[in-house]
Amino acid sequence: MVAQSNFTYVEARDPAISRVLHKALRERELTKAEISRLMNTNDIIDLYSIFSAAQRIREKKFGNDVFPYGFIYASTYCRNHCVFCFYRKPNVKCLRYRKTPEEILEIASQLKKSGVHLIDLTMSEDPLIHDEKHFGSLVSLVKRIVDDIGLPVMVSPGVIPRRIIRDLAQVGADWFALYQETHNRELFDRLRVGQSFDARMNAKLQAKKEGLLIEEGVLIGVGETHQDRVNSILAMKRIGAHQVREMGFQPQPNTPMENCASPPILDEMKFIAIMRITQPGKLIPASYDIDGGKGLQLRLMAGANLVTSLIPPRSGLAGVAQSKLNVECGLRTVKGVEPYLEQIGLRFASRKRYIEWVKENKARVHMS
Ligand code: SAM
Ligand code: MD0
Ligand code: SF4
Repeated sequence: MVAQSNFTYVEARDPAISRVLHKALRERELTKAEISRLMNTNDIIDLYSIFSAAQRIREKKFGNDVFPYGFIYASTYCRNHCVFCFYRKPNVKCLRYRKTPEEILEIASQLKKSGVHLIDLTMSEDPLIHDEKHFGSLVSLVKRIVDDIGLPVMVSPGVIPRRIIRDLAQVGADWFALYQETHNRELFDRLRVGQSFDARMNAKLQAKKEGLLIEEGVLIGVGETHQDRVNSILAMKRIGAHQVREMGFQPQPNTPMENCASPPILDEMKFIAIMRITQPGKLIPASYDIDGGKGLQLRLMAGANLVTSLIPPRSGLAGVAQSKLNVECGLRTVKGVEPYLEQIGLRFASRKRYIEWVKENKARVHMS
């Protein structure tokens, strides 16, 4: 057990859960039945205990350090029909824009000045790139960000061909992010209408083979069962994703799921905590994009160690789940969220620390 901790482990009420958590605190691998046991509890003391164990485990691996990620949503034009997403092709009521490379570089440099450790270049599956095969423009944009900004870069471009993934690795990208949303194939088909489960999974595995770090993610509250959630946690672990996340579903106007409810924050927290308990050394985001600062703290208190979706004010950029939340007033910045961290005994790490993490993990990407 950790001596001298900022985070106290609180004993569970259910002796079986207590046994599982003690096993995890001793860094032993949990079985599927043990993970299900954690997933199935709704007892508040047991949940509190799970969060406290997750915070202890994060502390062992990362101390009090949290890493801030900057977010650039470069194009909101999409060819796809994902039923949960505001930017799906048939939504005529969403704001579409396409930032130029100059605008993107300007935003990336503002983000760097504001103190982020990584630039996440995200885009919808823009038909101009994906259908017209203008992948070269994506690769040259990433190269310019890598060369001019000098921070680690994550690319979230949707499903792209393997040779383009290789080109991205060659020009110096560090991360490839592509969320499966669910590892239940039937549910996938209902959510990502007309898309291939295998093509999406393979792109991620190929990225890893090309030497990129990969991020995997799951949507919570879209009709999945507890068993699906457990299966997703095991699948994320199996593919050796370096960053693992959940996104709580947020209903979007003018989409097929506009009348579906968001999941309770406790479900998201439980998922985060179990990811931390089962994958201690991985990066786990608390997204600002779901419900701002308060939600950020709860996610960090469940074991997350990244703040994602920081956006510079007055950049004219959108978020994804909360397209406008606190962008213009500047609260979605490193300085704006720092007080939330300090209140719960955490702090932003140095950029050097993050760059070292990336370097170490990239060096053994083929073994993970
Ligand atoms: N277009 C690329 C793709 O789909 O991979 C990258 C951007 S996409 C908007 C990034 C992620 O946002 C999706 O994979 C999904 O997990 C999340 N997302 C989209 N709509 C959401 C919603 N309504 N609520 C929560 N998360 C959402
Ligand atoms: C986020 N809205 O960080 C962003 C996005 C894509 N790589 C990230 C889903 O929450
Ligand atoms: Fe397009 Fe991505 Fe939204 Fe799906 S989740 S509609 S691919 S932007």
